[in-house]
This record gives sequence, structure tokens and C-alpha cells, in this order.
Amino acid sequence: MVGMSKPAAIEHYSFTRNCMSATLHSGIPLIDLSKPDSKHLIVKACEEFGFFKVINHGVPLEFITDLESQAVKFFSLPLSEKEKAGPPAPSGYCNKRIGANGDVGWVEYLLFTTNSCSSSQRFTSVFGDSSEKFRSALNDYISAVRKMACEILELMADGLMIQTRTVFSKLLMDEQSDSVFRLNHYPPCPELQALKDRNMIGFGEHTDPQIISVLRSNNTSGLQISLRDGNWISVPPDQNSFFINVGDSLQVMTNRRFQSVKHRVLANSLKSRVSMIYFGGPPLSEKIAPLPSLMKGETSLYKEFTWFEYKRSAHNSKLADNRLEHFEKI
Ligand code: GA4
Repeated sequence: MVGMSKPAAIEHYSFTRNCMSATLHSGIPLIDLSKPDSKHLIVKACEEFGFFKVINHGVPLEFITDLESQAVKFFSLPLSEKEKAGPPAPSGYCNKRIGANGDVGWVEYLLFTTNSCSSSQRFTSVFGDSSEKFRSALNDYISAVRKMACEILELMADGLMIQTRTVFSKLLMDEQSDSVFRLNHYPPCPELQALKDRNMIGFGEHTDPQIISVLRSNNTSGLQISLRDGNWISVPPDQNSFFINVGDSLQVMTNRRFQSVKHRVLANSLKSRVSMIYFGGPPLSEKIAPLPSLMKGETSLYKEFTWFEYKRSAHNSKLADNRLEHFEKI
């Protein structure tokens, strides 16, 4: 049928049908970090959505705009230049391929492990004179966002009435914290205008393996989250706010009281989307298990494992796999 076949340039990508519910929902939880009731609202949002938006976050605007302009500058370079900063193992550039198991998306990105952030020679060779500017924008941004993530995790512990309020945040503050940072660029895809009833996947559906993820994007739409009933909803972009995802490790630590949120990004036909995501993870040797204070006589739903074991298994999976399944008790 005319208009239904994919133009050659995009035939290798995944598509999803337009769904009405994706445009109608506007009930994403909003947390104002300056308000005294935020700890209860954070717990409620994690229980019901595994996702929320944060305002009055305290991250200086200058850190955000500086890093965004560095990212835009990098992504504007010719592909051959950007590829000199690849592959992303563990830190570097990649175009279209996501992970090592065959996933692809309409996206290019830079990945960094935060404890060896941009130390690589490859970055210096691509950024030349401006590599120091890039490095310092990255460090400023990551430190400020990690601080906010820790504040949120401490409010969460308070809301859950856990005595040691640093029980989650200390894992991100640990020198050995295995956190990751990602800069994504979703280029516009004009061919999509011909395909009215379908959307193309920029980054396929998945949950994040870590404890918590903090996302900030420019004002281009694309992010969708899956609700508990399986419906997808579009998250209206807001460049002045942050979006928080519950990760798989937090799901385990709360013995599934919180559930990690399934999310994806759709490509846009006209506008370029730039997002920056901090994935707060524990040290590799950390045992990931339900906190005894949250168990109240329940038994653990999970087998014992370390973050190293979970991460290794995640990296052997495809994006859309249910990674926690192998660690559930039968
Ligand atoms: C999803 C969350 C982070 O972006 C990430 C991703 C990682 C990668 O891009 O290399 C993974 C994905 C993420 C989970 C499953 C595996 C590994 C791609 C993939 C197919 C950096 C992470 O930590 O896990």
C-alpha cells in the first residue's frame, strides 16, 4: 500500500503504532524539592509509576546549558571525527548500535563511566583544544546531579521510614560507585513524515539496571513511559526539570515495593532531541538485596547477587529483556 513501506534509509529500525493513550495522559507525578511533603510524594510516585518529574532541584542552570552546548558541538562534528571517540567500551561514542547484542536505534551517543570520566586519550584527540572545557562541563554537571540524586534518595529513605537515611545515597557517594553518564542525540528523521500512523524507535523499551537515573532533555518530545497497566504515555519535555527513573537495583532493595519503570524514546521527524542521563549505581562488589527494615516479616523475592553479577548479566541481554527475571526466587 502506498505510504506504508519504510523509506530505504530507515528500513532497519523498529516501529510502533501510534496509540491514543500516549498523547492523552498528563498525570506524571511532580515533586517540588523545596516542599516539606516531598518525601511522601516521592514514595507514592515510586510505588505507582517508578517515575517522576522534579522541580526546584538546585542544579545550576549554567551547568546544564554549558554541557548541552558542548554536547551539541560534539554531535555536529562529521561522523568520521566522532567515530574517533568510539567505541563506548566502557567510555566513548557510538552511532545507532545500542549495547553488544544487536539492538539499534535512531540515536548517537557518548557514554562515560563516572569514575574514570573522560580520562581517555580518545576524547582529547577529538575535542582538541576544547577537551578541557568539555571535561570540566561534564564534571560540574555530574557532581551537581549526583548531589540532587542523593538528596532524593535520602528523602526516599525518610519517606520509607528507614533509620539510616543514607542507605541508598551512600552507594552513589562511594568512591567505587559504578555510575554511568550518557549524552544522547536523536537526529530529526524527515522520512517519518511519510509514515503517518507509525512512530520510529529512537531508543527501544527497557528498564535501567542501576538504582536511580536522572534525565534532562532539551524541549523535544520523544520520551515515553509504560504504566503498570501496560499503556504507554508520552512525557511532555521540560528542559528546566529533571525526570527520575527507579532502576532495577532499587526495585530489589525495596523487595518490589518500588518497580523499575519501562521507558523508550521515539524519533522526531523535525526536531533534534538531546538528553543527558546520570545512572547512579553501587560499587561492583555491593550485594543487592532487599533492605531488612523494609521486609517486615516478608521473605526476599530475589536470590542474592552482587552489582557486578547483575551488570554482567545485563550486558549479555537485549534491551527489552526482563533482566531481573533470572534473579527472582521461584
Ligand atoms: C540501559 C541503561 C543505560 O543506558 C546503560 C545501557 C547499556 C548500554 O547502552 O550499553 C545497555 C542497557 C543499559 C541495558 C542492557 C544492555 C546494556 C544496552 C544493552 C542492550 C548504559 C546501562 O547501564 O544499561
